[in-house]
Amino acid sequence: MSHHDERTFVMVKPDGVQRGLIGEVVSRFEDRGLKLVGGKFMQIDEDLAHDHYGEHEDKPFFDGLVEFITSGPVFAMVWEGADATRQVRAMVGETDPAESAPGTIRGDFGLDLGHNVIHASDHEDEGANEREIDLFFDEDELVDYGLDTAAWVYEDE
Ligand code: IDP
Ligand code: MG
Repeated sequence: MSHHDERTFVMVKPDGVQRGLIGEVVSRFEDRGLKLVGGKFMQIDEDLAHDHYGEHEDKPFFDGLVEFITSGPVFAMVWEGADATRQVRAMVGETDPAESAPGTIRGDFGLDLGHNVIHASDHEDEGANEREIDLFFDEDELVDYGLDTAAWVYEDE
């Protein structure tokens, strides 16, 4: 079962929370067959924002990005499943909602690059998923359990 247990970090951003999209986002990952192993409704402070978006420190949009991500509550999650990081990114869409295909979360719910509803670990950034999970969750906040539907999602479960 080991290839079904990749974990990835996902977060509904302040715009998604304000627009009432937490349930919609959670539903999409549930419907896909992924397993929720952690969830936290929280406010990001400046330090966490800098740690999380450190790679963008030198970009012109960095200050605005930190201001936005700390401007209201977010819903942070950890989802588990086969190839989870890459599959979730595909469901999220492109960074710019205007370039995202309909059917993706950003393509269905966003129009503006700065308000793109959701964050998900980048599958092209090796180890980003584990790094971000560690940043937002303590080990005891992640729940190990069996999902009864797994036998129907995976042929070899
Ligand atoms: P990602 O969220 O698709 O991984 P990144 O390039 O890692 O995209 O950028 C992180 C976040 O910074 C984006 O989700 C978006 O909110 C914001 N961002 C990225 N590029 C720009 C930009 O050119 N202008 C304004 N905000 C940007
Ligand atoms: Mg990124």
